[in-house]
Amino acid sequence: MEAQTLALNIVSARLLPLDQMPIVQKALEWSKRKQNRRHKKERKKELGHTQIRVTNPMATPVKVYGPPLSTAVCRVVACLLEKDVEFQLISLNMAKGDHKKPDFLKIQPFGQVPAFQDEKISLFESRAICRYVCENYPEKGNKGLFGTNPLAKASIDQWLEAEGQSFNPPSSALVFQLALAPRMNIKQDEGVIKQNEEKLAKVLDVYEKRLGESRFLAGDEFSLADLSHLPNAHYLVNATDRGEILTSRDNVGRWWGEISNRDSWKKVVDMQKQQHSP
Ligand SMILES: N[C@@H](CCC(=O)N[C@@H](CS)C(=O)NCC(=O)O)C(=O)O
Repeated sequence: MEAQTLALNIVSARLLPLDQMPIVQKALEWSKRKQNRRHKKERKKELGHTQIRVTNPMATPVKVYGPPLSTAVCRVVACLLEKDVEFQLISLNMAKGDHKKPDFLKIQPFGQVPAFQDEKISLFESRAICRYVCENYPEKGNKGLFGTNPLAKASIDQWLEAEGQSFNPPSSALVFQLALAPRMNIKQDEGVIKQNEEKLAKVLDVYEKRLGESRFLAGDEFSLADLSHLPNAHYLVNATDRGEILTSRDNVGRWWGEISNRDSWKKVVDMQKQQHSP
């Protein structure tokens, strides 16, 4: 029973005026303290989990739906931070199936995260969202993130496609098998691990050669193509025991060291830690 209800029950039973009853005052004070504690807790949670990067949420049209632990969500978050575009990160309770509810399916029909809104438009697919952010906010933050001329854009797109088509499938399979399956009490499949290690090694051989010729994948500037690799590479290096597949290669290791030390990415990692903390 709420303290206020309890207090009012006592008053009506004894027919005494409220302000003359110390027990009532005590109960009300206790209730007020409890309410303050609850508000404080909620505010802390809100700041940590949903209002990241926002000074005035009412004035921020950009919203990203999904937890920062998701690789696809943190690809978009890294891009927004690199572009210095303010946004609200709205965490969903995926364990409770928030991402499969009708309202969410209106903006992400596949029931996956991230979903994205900017004013009245909505988008899904993390790489498409990143391209949109770069094109729609050309003057903000890192202006060259998606290139500034057709050839630079095509080179970035080429390596962005390489990430999505060649790097992502084996690396996300490895992240699932090596980092997530044990935590979810799912038996690891040694065959799948071996097959994907081999696939990823072949992809990284191409990267090794490329990164011997240029500082970053699409040229001498950090771009969306490099950024898009961060989420899976981060988990491979920091949450599995196979990070050497990246770090032991001279050029890939040097590149990984450089891209993972960008301020934007360090902020994403902080946000992931925040989500993990109680
Ligand atoms: N290609 C999509 C992948 C989205 C995706 O696979 N999201 C995962 C989390 S990283 C998800 O929502 N999984 C839950 C589900 O599929 O039900 C993108 O890049 O946005």
